[in-house]
Amino acid sequence: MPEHSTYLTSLLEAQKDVELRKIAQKVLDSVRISAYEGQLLYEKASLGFLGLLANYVREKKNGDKVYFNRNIHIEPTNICVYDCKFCSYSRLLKHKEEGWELSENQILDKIRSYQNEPITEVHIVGGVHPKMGLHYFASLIKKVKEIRPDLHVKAFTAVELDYMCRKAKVSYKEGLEILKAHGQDSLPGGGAEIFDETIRKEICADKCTASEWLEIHETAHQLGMPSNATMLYGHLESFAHRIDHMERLRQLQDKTGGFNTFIPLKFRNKGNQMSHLKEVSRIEDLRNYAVSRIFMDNFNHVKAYWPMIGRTTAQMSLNFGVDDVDGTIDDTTKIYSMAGSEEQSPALTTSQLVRLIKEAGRRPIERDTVYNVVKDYSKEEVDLMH
Ligand code: V47
Ligand code: SF4
Repeated sequence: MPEHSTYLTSLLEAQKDVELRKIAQKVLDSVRISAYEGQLLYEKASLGFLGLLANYVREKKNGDKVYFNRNIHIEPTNICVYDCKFCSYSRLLKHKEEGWELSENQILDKIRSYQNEPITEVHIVGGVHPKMGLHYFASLIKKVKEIRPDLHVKAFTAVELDYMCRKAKVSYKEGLEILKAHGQDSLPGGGAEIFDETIRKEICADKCTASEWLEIHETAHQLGMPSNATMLYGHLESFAHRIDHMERLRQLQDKTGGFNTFIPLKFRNKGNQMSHLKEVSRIEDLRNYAVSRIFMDNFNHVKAYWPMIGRTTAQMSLNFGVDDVDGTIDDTTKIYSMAGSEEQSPALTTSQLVRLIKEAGRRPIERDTVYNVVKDYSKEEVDLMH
């Protein structure tokens, strides 16, 4: 744990602004900051101040550990009934020929191809296909588990779940119970975007609402299925909208404790209906990670998803509150390469990930989906010069 007084001295000596000094004092005393104070951090705090404070929280919670896992992503289809303006990846059914639909066998073959690989998680997320419903996916998950009973299945965003439950005419609870009984272990954090109703209407009008997203995650937590939470930032939203989004998540986490990780997702502007918007700067990315870390006091982990943010920013974020960089991925996701990420074929070997973390002066820890330690790589030899 960081030395409280060293942090206190450097933070308070450098900070002339009375309001920011008060916020720093609260954080160092482990007192929750308010929405107003969160907003002040976005508006007034320097990058250095935010980094120092976020790093204090990060080291108090996670020391110098950086978590990653060995996972693969399966995207069954990019055909989607929705038409979110920021999405570069989906194709409407009427443009089916431009999209892909993996058959059940193709998906299972993919799992079989990792039979002898020490992956611990499969992440299954895709477009909302009108013909791939609850019972199809329940049976798919059961077959995945028959091939690899040890794999943790993290699957389906709340947007996909909302659609499949409605179509199957079951409640969220019934739908999730069916999926759980067939082997689904947890939910990823996608589909949250920005909860503010006005912005949500602008960027993704027709998919599940903010309260439906929150209800699905709350129900999953009640059934013992943990989940993640994301926030899409850097488009039309204001700082107040980001704080409102995080505040709603913080409240749900107080109630259920079911979230593992908070994942800020930077809007990438290639090939979508919002391409006219400029992407925010790398400085803004780091500031946002830091405010998230400081504000989300009841989340144990903040993740920089490297295929989206790029590996260099991911490395830098490790000094701005981030303690998780997701996983090896193995070139199995297209969602960000199609939206203009610098990572065009996202795959890192375990030793590349270990090196990336060590270069940033941190301790690489392989985890499973729920943060049990699989292996501590801090003693592995890595040549940092080449
Ligand atoms: O909900 C889509 C985002 C999300 C763009 O839980 C975009 O571990 C930026 O949620 N620019 C899906 N973002 C991916 C997701 C996820 C990814 C990795 C790990 C986890 C986890 C969850 O991707 C969508 C949307 O917010 N997205 N298009 C874009 N142009
Ligand atoms: Fe469909 Fe998801 Fe893309 Fe929206 S973000 S269009 S729900 S695939």
